[in-house]
Amino acid sequence: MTTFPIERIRADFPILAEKIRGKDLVYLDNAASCQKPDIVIECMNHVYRHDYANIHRGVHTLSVRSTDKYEAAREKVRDFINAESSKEIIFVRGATEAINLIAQTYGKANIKAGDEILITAMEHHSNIVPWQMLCEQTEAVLRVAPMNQVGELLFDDFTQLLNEKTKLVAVVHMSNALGTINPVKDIIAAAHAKDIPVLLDGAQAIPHIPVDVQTLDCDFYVFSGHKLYGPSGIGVLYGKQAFLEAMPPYQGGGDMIRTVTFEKSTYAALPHKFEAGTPAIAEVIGLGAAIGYLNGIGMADIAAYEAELLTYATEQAKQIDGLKIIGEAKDKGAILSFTLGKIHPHDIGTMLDSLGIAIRAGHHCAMPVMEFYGVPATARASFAMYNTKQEIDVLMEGIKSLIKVFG
Ligand code: 7TS
Repeated sequence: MTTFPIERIRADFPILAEKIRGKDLVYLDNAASCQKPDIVIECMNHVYRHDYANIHRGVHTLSVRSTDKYEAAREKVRDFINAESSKEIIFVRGATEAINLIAQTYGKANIKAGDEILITAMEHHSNIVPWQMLCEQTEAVLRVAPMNQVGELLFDDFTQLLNEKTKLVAVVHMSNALGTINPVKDIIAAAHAKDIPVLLDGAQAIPHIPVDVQTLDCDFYVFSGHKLYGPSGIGVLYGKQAFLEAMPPYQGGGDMIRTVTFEKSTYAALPHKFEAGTPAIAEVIGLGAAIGYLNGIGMADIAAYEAELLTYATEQAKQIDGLKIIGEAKDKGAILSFTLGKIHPHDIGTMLDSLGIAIRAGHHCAMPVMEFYGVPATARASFAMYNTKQEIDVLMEGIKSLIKVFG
C-alpha cells in the first residue's frame, strides 16, 4: 500500500478538491459512476479545440485527425482487455446498450421458442430486462442460477441448469449491489463444455481487476466508459470475431453500410457493421486517454490497493453496532453495501451528504437482489483507486453520528 502513488493519483482528479456543504468531498459512489482525471478532461478539451470533425468520411485534415484518434482508442481498448483483433471492439453507448445489442442481434438470430437463457440471481437490471424482452419476442425462457446468503453463486446449481436448451449464459463479472466477483473462468469452462456461449457483464469488474478476454475465453464482454474513469455516453462490446461476423447488424444507417440501393443494402466489415451513425467521437478518444492513464498505474496494483481498502472498510464496519453488511462473498470487489437497522438507506444517504460524503442509497438497479435479502434498499459505499483509509474513517464517523441522531 505504501508504494501505491495515492497522493499523485488524487491530485490528478480535480473534483476531489471540491468542498461539499463546506466539507471535503468524500466520493464513495464510484460504482454508479467514477470521477475523471485531468488527462481525460484535457484530452476531450483538446479534441474539440484542435482535432474535431466527423470520422470515416472526410478527406480533410481534421476528419483524418479525428478518425486516427478514434481508431487509436479502439486499439487501446483492444490492448487493455487483450482482445485478439480490434475488429472485435465495438463502441456502443454503454454496458446496457451492449447487452441489448447482443439480445437483439445474436439473440434474435439464434434463440427460439423453448430455448433457455441462463443468468444469475445477482444481475443488474441491464442483464435481466433485455433478456426478458427477447424472451417475450421469441418465447424463450429465462432461467436464474441461485446464490447463497453471503452472495456467492451456487456453482453446482448453475451447472445443473446448463442443458441442451441453454443457448446463452449471461453473467455479471462483479456484482454492483454485493461486490461479489463471480468464478467466471469456471462458469465459462462449464458452459463451453456444452457448447454454450457466455456473455460477461463487466461494467463493475473492469475498473477494479485486470481483464484478459482471451484468458477468460468469454464470447462477449461488455462495459461502460464512465465507470472506468472515462466519459459517459460511451462503452464497449467485445465479441469474438466469428460471433460478430455471423451476427446481423443492430441498427441501420450511415457508417455501417458498404453499398445502398433502394432494393438492397450490404454491410460494412467489422467493427463498423455495428457502429451505425456518428458515434461519440470525443468520448471514445477520452476513453482511450483513461485507459492510457490506468495503464500508467497498472491494474494489478489498483486491484491490490483496493483490496486493502475493502478489508479496512469491512473491519471498521463490523465494529459498528446495528450495521449489517449485505454481500460477504469470499471473492469480492471494493463495494460495501449495508443496512442500519430501521434507518432508511435514503436517510443514511442524505445525512452523509450533509457531511460531504457521497454514497448511493436505493435498490442499485438490482431489485431481485433486494428481494432476496428482504430489504427495500441498501446504502452502498463503493470505492475507487483514489479513495483512502482516512476517507473510510470519515465515513465510519458519519455513520456513527447518524446512528446517534436516529437512535
Ligand atoms: N451492469 C452492471 C453490473 C452495472 O453495475 C451497471 C450500472 C450496468 C450494467 C449498466 O451500466 P450503464 O453504464 O449502461 O448504465 N450500475 C450502476 C450502479 O450500480 N449504480 O448506478 C449504475
